[in-house]
Amino acid sequence: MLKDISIIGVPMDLGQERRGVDMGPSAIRYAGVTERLEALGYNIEDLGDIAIAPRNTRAKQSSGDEHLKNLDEVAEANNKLADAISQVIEKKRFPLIFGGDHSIAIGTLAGVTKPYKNLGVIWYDAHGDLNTAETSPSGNIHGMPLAVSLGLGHPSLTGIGGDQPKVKPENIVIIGARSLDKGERELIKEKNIRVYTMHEIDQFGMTKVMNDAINYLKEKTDGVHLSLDLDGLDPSDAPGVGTPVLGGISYRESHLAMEMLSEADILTSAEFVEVNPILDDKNRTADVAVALMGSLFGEKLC
Ligand code: HAR
Ligand code: MN
Ligand code: MN
Ligand code: MN
Repeated sequence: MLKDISIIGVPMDLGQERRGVDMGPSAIRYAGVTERLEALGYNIEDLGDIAIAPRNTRAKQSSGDEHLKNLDEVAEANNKLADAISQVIEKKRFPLIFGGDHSIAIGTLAGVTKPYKNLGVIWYDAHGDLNTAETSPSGNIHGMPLAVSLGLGHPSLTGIGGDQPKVKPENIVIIGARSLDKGERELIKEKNIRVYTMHEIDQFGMTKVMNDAINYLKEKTDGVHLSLDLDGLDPSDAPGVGTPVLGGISYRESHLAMEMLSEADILTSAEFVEVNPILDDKNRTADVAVALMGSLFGEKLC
C-alpha cells in the first residue's frame, strides 16, 4: 500500500432522501482518522471537501425527475470528485474518500479506475446499488452507482470520466448483501456478478468468504477499490445510516475482513460512505468507520 494518503470528503446527501449524511465527512474527521493513520506511519494530506449544491436553496428544478432525483446536482458533484481524484492519482497517492451517500461512488470509480485496465471492486454493503432509473423503486441515485460504473444508466452519470464502463462485471465482488431489488437480482444473474450474501457469510464464515473474494480478485485485477457502505454492518454496530437492514455483518467480522485485506495488500483506493451523524448514537458509526480504517491500514492488536 502507498504510504501517502490523500483524503477527500464528499458531503453529499442528494442521492437519497434522509438529511444528515452530508455531515458524514466531518463526523469521520472528528472521530480522529488523520491521527489514527499518522500513528501507523502514513503521510496524510486532507484535501477538504468537494463543494455540493445545497438541497433547499436551488433556484431551478433539476432535470432529473422522480426516477433520478437531483440528477444534475449529483452529476456535477461526481464530475468534480472524479477530477479531484485524478490529481491524487497523478501524485501517486492513495485516494481515501469519505461520504456522503453512496452516489459518490460514481465519481470515485470514474477517478480511481484511470490507471488500471482491470480494476477490481469490493462492494461491502447491505444493498447491491445496481439499480437504473427503470428498476429503482425509489429514484434515489445512491441505489445506482454500481450499475452506473458498469455503464448502465443515465448518460450524464455513465459519461463522467469518459463514456467507457469503469469496471467489468467479473471484477466485482459484493459482500454483505441482504436487500436486493428484483432488477438487481436479474442483473447479477445476467452479468454473473459474484455476490457473498449474508447467507454465505453465515454458512462459511467471514474468513472463507474473504479468502475466496481476495483470491478471485487477485488473479485478474491490477488494482482494487474498496467501497464500504456502513449499512453493510449490522445496525446494532453501525446505527447511523439512512437505510439500515437487520441481520448484517458484525463489527468483529468487519475488522477481520479489513485485516485480511490489509494482509493481502491488494487495495489501491478506498471509500467509506453513508455515515449519518444525525441518526447516530454519539458518533458511534463514524468511530466504527475509523476503527475499521485502522485495521485496513495495518493496525495490529499486539
Ligand atoms: N435498493 C434500494 C433503492 O434503490 C435501496 C438502496 C439503499 N441504498 C443505500 N445504498 N444505502 O447501499 O432505492
Ligand atoms: Mn450502498
Ligand atoms: Mn447500502
Ligand atoms: Mn481481528
